[in-house]
Amino acid sequence: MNQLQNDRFLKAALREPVDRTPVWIMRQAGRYLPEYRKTRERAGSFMRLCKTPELACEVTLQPLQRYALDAAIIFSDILTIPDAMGLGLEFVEGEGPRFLHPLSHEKDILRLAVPDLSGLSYVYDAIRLVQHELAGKVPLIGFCGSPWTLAAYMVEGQSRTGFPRLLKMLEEAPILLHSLLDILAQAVCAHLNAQIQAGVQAVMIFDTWGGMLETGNYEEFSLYYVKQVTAELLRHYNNRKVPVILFTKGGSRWLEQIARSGCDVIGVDWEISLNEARLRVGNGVALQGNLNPACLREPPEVIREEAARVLASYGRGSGHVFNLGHGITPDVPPDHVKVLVDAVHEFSRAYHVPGDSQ
Ligand code: 1CP
Repeated sequence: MNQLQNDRFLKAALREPVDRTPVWIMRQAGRYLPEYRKTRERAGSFMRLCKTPELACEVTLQPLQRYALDAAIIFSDILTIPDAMGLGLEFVEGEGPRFLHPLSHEKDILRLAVPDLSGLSYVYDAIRLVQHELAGKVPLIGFCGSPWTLAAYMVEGQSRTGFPRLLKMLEEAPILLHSLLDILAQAVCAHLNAQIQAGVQAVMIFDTWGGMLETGNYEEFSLYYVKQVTAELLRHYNNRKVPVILFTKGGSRWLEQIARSGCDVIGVDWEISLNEARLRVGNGVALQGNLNPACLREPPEVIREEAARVLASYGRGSGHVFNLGHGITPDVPPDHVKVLVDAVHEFSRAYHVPGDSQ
């Protein structure tokens, strides 16, 4: 593995001193970039793009060619695991993901097994290619959905407001749901560890739908399984610590519990300020976030002001990875992302003064 030229992101994730606050953007490779849309068209479909390592590598690197980002994230999708479990994933233009064989009956769940990782080898091949091309420029992040978030799509068959079939299963067949979540926790852990072995230097767990639960259910159906995953992850690899980021959209109520889940970094959405989040979690974990993605549609002066506001809210010292509070939306003008990334680097120096222990 190449020596890293820029390890600001890994250092901040582990709360080690840095010279500037690192920044990357959730969904940084995606539809707001014209070059992404071109490559996707060339691939013919979203799934073909994910499953062709050369193309996945190309789109992973596209945002790094435009912006001074401090990390890359492998281009893939959280729903590749259910696809490898035989549910048959397709993306309908304008509608989002859909499974050809959703989990409609109890027997569909009882039949499931942890997938053979050879069905996901295209992800590991893409990681190796990206690492070759990056040549140590910045670290590469691998990722997965949380067991709960994957179960949401698998039971529902697609994205649907409120996920009614999933919540019905939670009420009427909790034991069956637990058996699904148990298999998914094993699958998620195996897939993240295989990504680490293929070369990613950090991993992120997306619990996009954890926030729809009430507290007791969140702990029982989402956080419990995330803890199973973090307990089994390769936390050291190639003589380096591998930081784990956990992002629960709508999860600011549970920051204290999330801080004890075994993760190193908590992804924070824009429901609360970083100042409040930092006070609540103390020094045990780093924070990632939390600019409202809608801000990137505003004029450059507003973007700079908001970047300054988020940095000031976290305050002095390491332990902050700048990001949005959720994914970038397709309507963002690409130039606005440059304004944001450059502003974070420019304004954040003042928060990292050597010898200033905070
Ligand atoms: O048409 C297209 O080109 C598809 C758009 C797209 C993209 C660019 C999808 C479909 N997935 C992706 C890539 C992707 N997905 C990445 C790539 C790396 C990067 O960040 O640059 C990542 C990390 C994801 C993760 C993902 N997929 C999540 C968790 C993050 C989040 O935003 O909450 C979720 C929920 C998905 C499912 C999914 N895949 C795609 C869509 C449109 C969705 C969301 C469906 C919904 O609205 O429920």
